[in-house]
Amino acid sequence: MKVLVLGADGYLGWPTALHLSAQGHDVVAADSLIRRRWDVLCGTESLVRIAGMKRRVARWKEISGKRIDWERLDLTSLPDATALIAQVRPEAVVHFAEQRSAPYSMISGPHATETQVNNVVGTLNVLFALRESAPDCHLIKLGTMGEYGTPNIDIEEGFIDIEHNGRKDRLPFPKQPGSFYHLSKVHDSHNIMFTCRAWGLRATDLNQGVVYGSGTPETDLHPELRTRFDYDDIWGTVLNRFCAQAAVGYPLSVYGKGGQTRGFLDIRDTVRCVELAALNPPERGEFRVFNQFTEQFSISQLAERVRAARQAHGLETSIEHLPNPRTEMEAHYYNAKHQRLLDLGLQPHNLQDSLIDRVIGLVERSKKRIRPELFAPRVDWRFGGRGAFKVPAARRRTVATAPSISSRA
Ligand code: NAD
Ligand code: USQ
Repeated sequence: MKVLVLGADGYLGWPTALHLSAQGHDVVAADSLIRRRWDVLCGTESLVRIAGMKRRVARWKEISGKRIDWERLDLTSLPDATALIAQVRPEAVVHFAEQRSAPYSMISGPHATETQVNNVVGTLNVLFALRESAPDCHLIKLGTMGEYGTPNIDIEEGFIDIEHNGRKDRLPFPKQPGSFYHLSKVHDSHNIMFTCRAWGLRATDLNQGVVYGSGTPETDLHPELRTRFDYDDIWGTVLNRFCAQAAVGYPLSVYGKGGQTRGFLDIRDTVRCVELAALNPPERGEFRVFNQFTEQFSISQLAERVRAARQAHGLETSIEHLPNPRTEMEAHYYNAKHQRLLDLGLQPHNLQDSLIDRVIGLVERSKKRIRPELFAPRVDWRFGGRGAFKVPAARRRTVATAPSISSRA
């Protein structure tokens, strides 16, 4: 299958490009590299050194004998997105290429605007480009479980059957996203669903939970194939952060009561889920939604799992409940369905202490690069634009706010 991976320089995009290539698919990898710039602007940095894209694809060719074509482009440019799809003519597009941090989107007005323009315009451009040059192509779009929020009822996979005043319909599941980032994903979902209906495109919206883990069998083959590992307050996801904190003897930073419950999955399952979606495309005109996670945990349960994994080696870890910088429920009902990928054959890697050990081991090997000042949350949901977001001195640059979209077009 000819697959175009958008956002291929990222934490998930790069391992997915490698996995699909390893499985024998013909892969084109594209990215604007904006995330590397966002790191500079936030004073953050992947714990693991990551090679540039040219080096990565050259190393992959040398090790596997397989070719990944690399293209640098910004999806917010319609001419560039259109030219790319027209040139590649993919059978599937895997779209990871968005600003994906909830805290980043809550820093200030310009950050919220940048997030929504980047994500919504980028996805719209992909949709128009597909209609123009590859209407039969399957769009596999990374959405998020956070689109649903935390309703007091079971969460279905995308749609819910409703009976109202004696009439029945199957309607999109209600959305209650918790940040301007999560809202951007809801806007994308609506736009994609509309274009499936209006233009007959075919799409899978992968409502993915929080990902953890440091790599996949392919990224482990060589240091230059590694993917990024974020542990800071802006980009680090919660379990990866806890592992980093445990590795250097810092308390685990549970926000508020810790009863917040989310769906989680191992990065090795992310790449497999994408492949399963690609191998089993929907019909023309169909918009389908898969809830992409394997287990649900509360944040306190995760902290306890990390503490227990350390205890097994005779090491003590403390857990600190910080004032919650986010506006979110800290104790709530949560039961989200996640059957459709299992039906397609997903065999989950459930969270094991060995995985926690492995991630902590990776952090320990890069201990010198850890900057503990990046553990503390800097973005408060209640004070966007007026809060005390600071770039740590060591990485400070002249620009502390988001660049405008036009300045990087
Ligand atoms: P990431 O920030 O590591 O990678 C995203 C990549 O997209 C970056 O390399 C960035 O340069 C690129 N990009 C952003 N905007 C672009 C644009 N306009 N044009 C071209 N490239 C652009 O993020 P990730 O963790 O790999 O996440 C990938 C996708 O998966 C995102 O859409 C995210 O919302 C979704 N997701 C991630 C997680 C998670 O836990 N990491 C969970 C659920 C969903
Ligand atoms: N949390 C803590 N302590 C921390 C960090 C986070 O208690 O040190 C809590 C947060 O308050 C939140 C939960 O852990 O309740 C998850 O936070 P997170 O930062 O791990 O994840 P989130 O901001 O939701 O975003 C991440 C990815 C995003 C993806 C989303 C999936 O960055 O791209 O869409 O996970 S989901 O959460 O299902 O929407």
